[in-house]
Amino acid sequence: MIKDTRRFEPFSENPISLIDDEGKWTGKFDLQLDDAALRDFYRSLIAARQLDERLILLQRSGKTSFAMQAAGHEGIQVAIAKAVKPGFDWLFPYYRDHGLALALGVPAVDIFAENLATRADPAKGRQMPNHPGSKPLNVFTVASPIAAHIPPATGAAISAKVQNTGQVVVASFGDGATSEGDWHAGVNFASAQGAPIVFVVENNRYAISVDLVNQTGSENMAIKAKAYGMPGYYVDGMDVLASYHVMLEAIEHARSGAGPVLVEATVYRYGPHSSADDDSIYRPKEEVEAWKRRDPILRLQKFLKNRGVWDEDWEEEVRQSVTDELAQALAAAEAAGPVPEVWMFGDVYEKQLWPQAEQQKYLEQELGL
Ligand SMILES: Cc1ncc(C[n+]2csc(CCOP(=O)(O)OP(=O)(O)O)c2C)c(N)n1
Repeated sequence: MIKDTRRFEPFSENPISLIDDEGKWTGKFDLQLDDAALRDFYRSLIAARQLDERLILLQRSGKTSFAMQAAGHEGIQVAIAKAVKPGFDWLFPYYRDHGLALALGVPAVDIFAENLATRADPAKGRQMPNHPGSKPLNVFTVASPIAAHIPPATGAAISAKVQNTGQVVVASFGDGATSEGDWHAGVNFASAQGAPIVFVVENNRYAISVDLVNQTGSENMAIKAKAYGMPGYYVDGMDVLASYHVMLEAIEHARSGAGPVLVEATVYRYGPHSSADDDSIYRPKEEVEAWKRRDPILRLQKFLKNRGVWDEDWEEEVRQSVTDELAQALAAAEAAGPVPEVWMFGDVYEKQLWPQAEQQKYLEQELGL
């Protein structure tokens, strides 16, 4: 018999929230995070936001080809990172999750190097920008085809179950991903197999220009869990403390052997879908402004202020130290220099076959190497 330690009701009518707009605690239990932990959450939110801004600047200054903005998503992303066991559990993130990667502990230099395709990139320059991953931290490298990472995430969770490792998998994705066949196949199979996995929808209400009404006939995303036979939590993804506690509960459920969970986190992306999109064509400015007033950083800041653990000097100190850290990481990533073209012929097969060897030779001749 599995002990029921739930704090939250699955399938709630409204998103679960623990901090109201005034920064007041509304939870029905006492917060068990001390001031240092709360400040750490706040710093992670700031770091995620600044990283996002940096990546956009890199694209705007022509140093990278592409950027996917994540401002507005930080609440749920930081919550996921703080709720898992880093380096033990597995993460299957998507392209907007660089804030999650950073909060988990993926070094900023790795993230910048991946975006810039420099020699410091653990992926050796073979990924698109905004596709982080980490071998030491069990972060599956981001897959560009929407929802393509869901079946492998389920596979990893089934493997953890079969081998009885105690690991949990967390797979995150956007609302658009829930319309994909891969998503259904992965979620369905996870439930049928009782796999220890938490599926997290970062529901920002748009899949590029397709809005939620045109995405699904469902009342919300969390309710889809009912048909798959798993709990579905509906949480305010811009409330980092609510997101964190819901993630803790979902992960505990999965780790206890009770099977998968679906979490829908309501968020909003403040910017366009990507650096190749103009969002003013499909959504009103007022809508963007209204969501910005629910900003996860602002919400936690008000909460910290109410608890007396925030002041302007500390804010400035945190922002400056994050800025310095990111600047140093970016400088190190750039200093590594660009990935040599011939690296593309490596790692194709265990031992290089003659076609690759020949092509590499031609390229080297062409480049005068
Ligand atoms: C299988 C597939 N179809 C289409 C695309 C093009 N595409 C890239 S991002 C995207 C929108 C996905 O939206 P959503 O899952 O809601 O995530 P969001 O970008 O809103 O965070 C689309 C359609 C793709 N990458 N893969």
